[in-house]
Amino acid sequence: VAIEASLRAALESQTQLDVHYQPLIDIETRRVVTLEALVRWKHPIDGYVSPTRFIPVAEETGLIAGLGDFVIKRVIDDMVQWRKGGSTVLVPVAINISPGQLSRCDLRQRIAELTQVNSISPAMLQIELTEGAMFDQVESRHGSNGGEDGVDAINDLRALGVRVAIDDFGTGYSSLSYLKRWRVDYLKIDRSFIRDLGTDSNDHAIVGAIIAMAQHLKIKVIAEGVEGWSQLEMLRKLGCRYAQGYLFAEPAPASKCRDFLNGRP
Ligand code: G
Ligand code: G
Ligand code: NA
Ligand code: MN
Repeated sequence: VAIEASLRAALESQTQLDVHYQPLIDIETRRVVTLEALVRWKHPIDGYVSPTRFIPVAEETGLIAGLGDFVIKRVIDDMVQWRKGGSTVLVPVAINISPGQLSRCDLRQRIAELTQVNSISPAMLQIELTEGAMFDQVESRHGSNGGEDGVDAINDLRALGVRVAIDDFGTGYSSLSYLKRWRVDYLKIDRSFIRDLGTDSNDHAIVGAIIAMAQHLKIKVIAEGVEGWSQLEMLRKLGCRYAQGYLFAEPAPASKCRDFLNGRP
């Protein structure tokens, strides 16, 4: 209840909320290929509150619609500012989308509007969905509000040019049927499989299998939570092309993204 009321206030004032960006790196070239947008909330008394605490509350209370809208608008604003600042290379930005945002908000319409008004290609945006969100979409498509001909938020977004990544891959519902149903651009291997990659032979086998499967499906793979050089070397040997983690860079405010935009982590 405390979080709900103060989050509501934060959404009204907007001064407590911010978006930080963490780069995704091409392991071969060591260049930044994408920035992931991560919402930050600084409560006036309690200080920083983790999204792992307030995102679930936002989902339960319906505040996720307003919060999601804040993030998308802020991302577009930041891209416009970066462009004004003379950054020649605008790398795509990945936005985390909660299941509720996908099913209840007209995300396609919102993104289409905001990108058009600001002359930004929708291809410069990527959405990150968890397996849970994909599963919800399968369910709702077979439910009363649509069936196979019903609204398909994921395909609508892809048709607009928005890229799709599956976040925290390997931790959600293990049905892989959504990989048949939707073309996705990226799989992000959850960091729980990456952490002990050097010492845990099961993790090594799982990560290797995910990379091999993705290669056959022509889906790009990103390893999350890379913190050490030995992990990176192992990922390279397994054929993983992209990585993200504190080894390269922590999330940073928009004003500190100049190097990232020029490809440097
Ligand atoms: O940035 P941090 O590691 O604290 O994020 C924790 C969790 O919050 C992650 O699972 C991340 O995906 C989620 N998260 C961060 N920013 C957003 C956002 O803007 N929208 C949604 N839905 N989730 C976010
Ligand atoms: O669930 P999601 O993948 O969206 O979570 C993203 C969060 O992971 C970011 O908020 C970021 O703070 C966190 N993160 C990014 N890199 C690392 C890392 O190398 N190690 C750990 N433990 N967390 C990371
Ligand atoms: Na994410
Ligand atoms: Mn993730």
